[in-house]
Amino acid sequence: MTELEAMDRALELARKGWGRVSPNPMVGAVLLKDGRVVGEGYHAEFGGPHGEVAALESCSDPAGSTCVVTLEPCAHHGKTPPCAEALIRAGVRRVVAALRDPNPVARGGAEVLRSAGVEVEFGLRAREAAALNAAFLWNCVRGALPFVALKVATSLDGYLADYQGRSQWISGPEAREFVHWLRAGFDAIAVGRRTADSDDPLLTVRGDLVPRVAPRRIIFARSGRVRRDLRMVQSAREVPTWVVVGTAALPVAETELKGTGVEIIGVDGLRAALAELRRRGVGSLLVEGGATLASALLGEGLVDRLYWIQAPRWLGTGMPAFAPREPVPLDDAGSWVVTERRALGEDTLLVVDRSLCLPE
Ligand code: AOF
Ligand code: ZN
Repeated sequence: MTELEAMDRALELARKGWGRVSPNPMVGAVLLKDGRVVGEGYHAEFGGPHGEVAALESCSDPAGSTCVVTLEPCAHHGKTPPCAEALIRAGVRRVVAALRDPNPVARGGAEVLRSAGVEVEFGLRAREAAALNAAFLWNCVRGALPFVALKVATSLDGYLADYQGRSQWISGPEAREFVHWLRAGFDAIAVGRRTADSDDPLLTVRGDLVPRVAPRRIIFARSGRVRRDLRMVQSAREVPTWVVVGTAALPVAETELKGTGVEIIGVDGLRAALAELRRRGVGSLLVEGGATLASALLGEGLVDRLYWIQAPRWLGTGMPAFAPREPVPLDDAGSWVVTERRALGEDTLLVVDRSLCLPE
């Protein structure tokens, strides 16, 4: 196996930590000796062994091997001892890491390794690794706002629902299963007030993957008028549910939702709302609609990633996925970065990022 193939395997392993390790990064590692895999592992549980240590633990004789890993080995004593030192002790001769670690607490592993005579290289599959850990990386680098992803499932002609407002189900069972997997990796799932009213969604994770922490549910309702008979409101005591309203609407919301267990957050403007969510521990937010909220976030440049599920159906007319915004001339419309493109049963998933976070 080449180092490139090993990195692809390490990325595949890292992904198994989805939903279980946040806010820490997903990390996978492969140990190679003369082109043979002699060990592999990944960071499986928050607070548990890091990817590199898991790989060392799987290997009976790591001395002289190359460690191919999706993130720079850490240099710090955190929940576990530093990986850089573990690699040195094990006699690893070379480390190939996709990315530098921007975490100010943990970074610097490369210098520790190099000063012990270990060869260190960066950059292999850096874009893929950056896309995998986008939420972690943006949280390290940007801090004040959560990583915001928008999920839309549309018909071929771009509608979220048919002319009667029916959206269940435009996409197929594989796409719906994917959405449950996706939800498990986010700190919070949000919808706008109109979508909450029309779809009455639960926004819980109901797939094979059980997240370490159930994502909070958030309704953006500037007007404060959220119906108390919604399933999310009724189940707010089981799954934390927050309603974000304009400050002027606080009294309305507090009266309407009194005694339901819903937490009401009064804040004006989307950017300020996101900053408030970040302060309350939301490092990643998955927005599931509707068109008004999605377009407002996009229009304000607040969406970092778009998950677009396109179903092979033609609806003619209906509820468009995006409301019109100020025009952007083609010359000024920068391209998003395609980070994933694949089939979900009959549907197609396209994942695009506004930009990648590639730490220096
Ligand atoms: C992980 N898993 O496989 C690697 C990490 O919270 P701690 O003490 O476990 O340290 C977490 C930091 O360690 C993390 O933010 C990242 O900078 C570095 N590497 N973390 O959770 C791993 N390799
Ligand atoms: Zn580590």
